[in-house]
Amino acid sequence: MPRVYIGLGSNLDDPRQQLESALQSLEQLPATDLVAVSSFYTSDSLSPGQPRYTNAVAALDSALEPIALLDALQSIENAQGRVRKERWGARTLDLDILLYGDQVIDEPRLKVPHYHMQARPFVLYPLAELVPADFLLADQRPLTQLLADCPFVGLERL
Ligand code: PH2
Ligand code: MG
Ligand code: MG
Repeated sequence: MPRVYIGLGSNLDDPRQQLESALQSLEQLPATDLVAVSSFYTSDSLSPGQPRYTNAVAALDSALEPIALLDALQSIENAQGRVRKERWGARTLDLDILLYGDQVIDEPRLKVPHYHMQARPFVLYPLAELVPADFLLADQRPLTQLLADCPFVGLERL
């Protein structure tokens, strides 16, 4: 089963509890094992004027195909009250497929590696807790290089 990394984020309605609930739902996914969870981190929203986010990264081993997994993640988001009004709006839960095994995916609904992850410390630093030091993304970029280009600024580890 491919190792899959999921980015979790919330900035509404008790974000820490939203992430805990989402992790319980990830544990229940069919044909999927929850392997590891990073620390939780808080940081300001990239969108000015929004509440602070709590973020984490989870590692799964999943036999679900990428789009089936995406559907399952969106069901979890919806079950936790995600309302899709504007792009980058505040949200109770955001579950992003960051990496899916060694696959590079470029489909209308799904781009993997997740675009912009290289610029987001709240993705890279929790991810780094879960992978070996010499980890390469599916597009061959070394995680150490992305970390060096994305300083640990504005993150608070809980
Ligand atoms: N997600 C966004 C926009 N801004 N900021 C932080 N700190 N964490 C996020 O997960 C985040 C964000 C859209 O997905
Ligand atoms: Mg998302
Ligand atoms: Mg996101």
